[in-house]
Amino acid sequence: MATKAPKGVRLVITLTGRRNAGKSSLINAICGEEIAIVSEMPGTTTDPVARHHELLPLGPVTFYDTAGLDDEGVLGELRIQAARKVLFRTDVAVVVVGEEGITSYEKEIIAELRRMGLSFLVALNKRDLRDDMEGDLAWCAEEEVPVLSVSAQGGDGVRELKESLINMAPEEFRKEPLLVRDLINEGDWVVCVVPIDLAAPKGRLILPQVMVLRDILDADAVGLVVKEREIEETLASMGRKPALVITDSQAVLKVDADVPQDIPMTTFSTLMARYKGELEALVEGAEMLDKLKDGDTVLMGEACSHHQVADDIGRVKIPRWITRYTGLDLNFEFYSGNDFPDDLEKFDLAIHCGGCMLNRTAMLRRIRECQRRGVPITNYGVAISKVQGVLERVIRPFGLA
Ligand SMILES: Nc1nc2c(ncn2[C@@H]2O[C@H](COP(=O)(O)OP(=O)(O)O)[C@@H](O)[C@H]2O)c(=O)[nH]1
Ligand code: SF4
Ligand SMILES: [Mg+2]
Repeated sequence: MATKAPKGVRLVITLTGRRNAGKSSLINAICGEEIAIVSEMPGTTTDPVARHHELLPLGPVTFYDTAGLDDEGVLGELRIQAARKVLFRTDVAVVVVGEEGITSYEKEIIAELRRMGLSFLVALNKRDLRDDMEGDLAWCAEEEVPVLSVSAQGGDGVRELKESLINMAPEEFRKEPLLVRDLINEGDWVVCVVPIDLAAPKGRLILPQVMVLRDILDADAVGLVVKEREIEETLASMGRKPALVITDSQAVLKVDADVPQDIPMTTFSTLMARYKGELEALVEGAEMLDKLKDGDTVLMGEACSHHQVADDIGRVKIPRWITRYTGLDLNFEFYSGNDFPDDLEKFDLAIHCGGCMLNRTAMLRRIRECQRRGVPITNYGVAISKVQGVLERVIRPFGLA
């Protein structure tokens, strides 16, 4: 199994469990330094605490030590909410079990993690204090829950725990992302359509265009770059059919009309949606556009607060197109920043920006969070293709239509 994660992956590992089970002590043992606050008084760690650590050979990871999900009182309720919020964005969870062993409380956490679709393992901690682990081990075997025993104090089993964590990184985080290379063969011709209008940056191409051209060259294929006005003439004068036409979304309707149906066509933003996240999930999310009802609420989520232009794509254009497409009276709420709103569950659909400032892990994590919270998610590019009626065509090259 490949244990090396692609660059830019920072795995989020969250330790959860009863107060005093030894979560902070385990993080200290893994990281090999006194960082998390260890206490004999239950509930010392009030908020989820993030610690960065280099977990070789996986690379940088962030550990969260949540306060535990059994807190009492109002403050406890807030802590539980904070802990859940961290779990929504977690890649691998560790259920830390203390002297009490696995009780109905731990079983409830495990059920919750399963509902969320999270990778997790159970760490039976304080093995130096316990001589009654057999029952817990048997229960985990029965339930097919990965388990190991460990002692944060003294360090027995910590190395095995580290190794297990490395191997539990979700598959999609380990895979090298694909841009266009797998869709074309050596010697193929690929036509890229790049409109040069007022919105185009002066004197250069934008990053997705540059990345795609580079990937075409790396595949030993031939990349042709044209403006949308020249696409028809270019195709007519080419001695053979291109293997793929890739267009900017802005010109997709014209290009769709000008490029015969038997020539595969897609958009730069569709390629980027797959490269950055998970195209299949975003396409599935876009199906929600056909199921919305009057009064439904759509979240327009942007990963950063880039300056707003007058006819902003997320704030004005997409809501207008969706309203026209659905003929419904919808509420659009706009949100930008690192976190989704706390009340994410109230949304019927989330439409995320392309995430150019996010790395793939962060984007995947956002997709997972929406799925865990039961909110269909798509992105700007996929939603635009959907309302323009070209989604089926632009995802066909990926075998998704
Ligand atoms: N004997 C023993 N004590 C432990 C072990 N792990 C943690 N403890 C103790 O359990 C108490 C609670 O640990 P802490 O890490 O603060 O638990 P947390 O609330 O889950 O973060 C502290 O007094 C630790 O020293 C262990 O493996 N063996
Ligand atoms: S598309 Fe890029 S610039 Fe725009 S909001 Fe998303 S991350 Fe920021
Ligand atoms: Mg703690």
